[in-house]
Amino acid sequence: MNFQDLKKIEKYTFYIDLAFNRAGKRADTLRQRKMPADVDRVRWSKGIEEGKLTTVRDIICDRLEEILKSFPSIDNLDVFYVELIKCSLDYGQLKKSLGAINWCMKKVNEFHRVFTNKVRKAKENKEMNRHRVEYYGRISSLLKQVKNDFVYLEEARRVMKDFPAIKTKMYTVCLFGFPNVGKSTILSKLTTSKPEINSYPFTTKTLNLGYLTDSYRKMQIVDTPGTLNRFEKMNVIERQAYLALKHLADLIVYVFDLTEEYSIADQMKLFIRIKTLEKPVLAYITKTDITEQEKINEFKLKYQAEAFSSIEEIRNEIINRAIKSQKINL
Ligand SMILES: Nc1nc2c(ncn2[C@@H]2O[C@H](COP(=O)(O)OP(=O)(O)OP(=O)(O)O)[C@@H](O)[C@H]2O)c(=O)[nH]1
Ligand SMILES: [Mg+2]
Repeated sequence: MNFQDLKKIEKYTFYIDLAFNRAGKRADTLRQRKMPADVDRVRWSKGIEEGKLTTVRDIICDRLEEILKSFPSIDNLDVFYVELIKCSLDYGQLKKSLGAINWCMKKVNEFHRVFTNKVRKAKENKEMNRHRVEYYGRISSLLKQVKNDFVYLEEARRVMKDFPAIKTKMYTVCLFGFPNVGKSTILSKLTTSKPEINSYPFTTKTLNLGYLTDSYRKMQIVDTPGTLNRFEKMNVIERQAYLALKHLADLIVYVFDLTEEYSIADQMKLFIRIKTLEKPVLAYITKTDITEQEKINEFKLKYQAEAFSSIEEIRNEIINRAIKSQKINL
């Protein structure tokens, strides 16, 4: 799913100005045609007025439809994105605003029908003008009624365009763990992705994606923002990491850093918690080059006999798991 192509949503006045402007130009073009001898003046003017009304309708409805179509249908979205929208936006408001734009479109069509009929029935130019002025007024106030919905949809678009473009059907591995333990470094070693890596915590603020390929298949690796073991008061960034685990991961690689920026006991508590998600979890020890071997041995003995500590080993294990799963993208 890719949200980057969502179209920018303008202020309501933009659409009104555009429509009225185009209608004016359309009328100019119509006026420049030669009036046939057998057509009376009133009928000729009606054609011009109807042209204006229809141009206004067409321009507004085309633009509104474009907005509605560019937003993915929320009801058909993958659960990960629905949850992501729910934690980063006002989901109810988003649905309401999309509904309001849809309603507005229908009303524009309705007014077009009503006022086109009135213009057709008009007996003289003055009457036609009055109907056209009223139509313009109705259209303007209609768009004004949903002005806040245009504003909210633009706000939503700005948030959504930065959503990660996850391939929700592909075999997916999530790298998870405390801040600064080396998750992004692992992603950069497993894939060609170049995530930001820094010596301070909370470097990663959104999901970083990379793809691990062997000769036969492609696997998605998701590097998540570092998270503390505080599920009750997660911020939006931590929530994203958790959503990725819950909804995307076929396999979780939990990353331990035994140099103890965060205590091993705390990292272990989160590890145990992650296991309750009932998904396959592998443990990986980073920074073994700066960790005493004794500490690594002790950790493996005490907690986790099966902790990986080399990129080659974890890469092979991920590929093996992907092969065993049914979810393989050839
Ligand atoms: N010596 C050594 N340093 C490492 C290793 N892996 C990561 N680092 C360093 O640890 C720091 C944090 O690495 P990141 O990969 O940014 O860690 P992260 O878990 O993604 O951090 P957040 O995104 O903030 O949660 C960086 O300074 C890395 O260079 C390693 O195996 N050995
Ligand atoms: Mg990171």
